[in-house]
Amino acid sequence: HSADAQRTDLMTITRYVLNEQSKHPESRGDFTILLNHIVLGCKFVCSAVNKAGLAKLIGLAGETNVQGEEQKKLDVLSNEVFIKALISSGRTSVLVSEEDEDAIFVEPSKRGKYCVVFDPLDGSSNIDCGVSIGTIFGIYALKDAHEPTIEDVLQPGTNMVAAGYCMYGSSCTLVLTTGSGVRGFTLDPSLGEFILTHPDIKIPKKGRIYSVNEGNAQNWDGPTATYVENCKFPKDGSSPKSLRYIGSMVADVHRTLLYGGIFLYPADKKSPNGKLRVLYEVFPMSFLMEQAGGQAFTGKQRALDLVPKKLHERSPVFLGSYDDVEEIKALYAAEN
Ligand code: AHM
Ligand code: MG
Repeated sequence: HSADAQRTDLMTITRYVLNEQSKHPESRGDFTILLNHIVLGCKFVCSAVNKAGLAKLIGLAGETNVQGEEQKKLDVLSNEVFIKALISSGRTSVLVSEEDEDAIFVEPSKRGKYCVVFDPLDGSSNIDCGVSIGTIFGIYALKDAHEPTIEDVLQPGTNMVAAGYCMYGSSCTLVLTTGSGVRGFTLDPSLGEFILTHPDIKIPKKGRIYSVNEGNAQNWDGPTATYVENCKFPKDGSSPKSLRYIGSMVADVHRTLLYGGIFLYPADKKSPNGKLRVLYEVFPMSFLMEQAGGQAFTGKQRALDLVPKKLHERSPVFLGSYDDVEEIKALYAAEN
């Protein structure tokens, strides 16, 4: 019966992707190989994060990343691991990492048809206190067979062929979309395998949680301020929303996907483009949200329609349950 089947018929992430691949006879397995290398990177980082306190990996590495922030050793390590894993897959041509100012062009002998944009360890300010952190990634296909260029990664989010994140939390969870829904896999540490645990993630149509750094409230614009005020003092007689903010995008988005609600990183007077980076934070999370039945909005447009001009470009983002994002869209529409 089904309980037995669950225990003995394990759907690993590799088996799942191979099953999907078999539906496309023309597929040569490149995506499966690429994903296997991403999964290896996630397992490595998961193990490093779990050992961080013990292994004394925590602490400053004496380098700063491209945004001028101090880099922790775990960031450096995770970045190196992912770059090596992606290049050795033989399936990538251009890589963009949050930690590196310039794109990495893979040497010709190791090139393949995909480009990967990623934040190897997002939420690093949370490392030292053991709060959940994660890796975020998005995958583009090379535009066509030519010498890879920066244009291959300066593509709108709608062109992504896959996106996901891995959360290093109380369990290690990998959430993935390839454009037909959202699945979640949980690492079974005793097997070293990601097992399909969330076969079809759908975000509730409306949520009861809002998630934002309210410390920036004095610098918000009108629609954001009104929206958050309405969360606390609803005008329609409904009960106020709960506030949850971890400050680690992967964890805040993961909760939003599973429980519903809205996650906001708006523009403010000090940061007119918000904080989060379009390519490897806003796009992958927006792709997942839409695939789960939610929405992602920038304050001006659908987030996935942005066309980035720079690798580390930022954008405000409002993402989550369909109805909740509708509300903020209405407030911005009324303003313009
Ligand atoms: P990071 O890439 O430097 O770790 O910054 C990104 C993180 C996100 O995980 C999170 O959503 C956001 O920064 C929190 O920012 P703030 O501390 O301004 O609320
Ligand atoms: Mg980061």
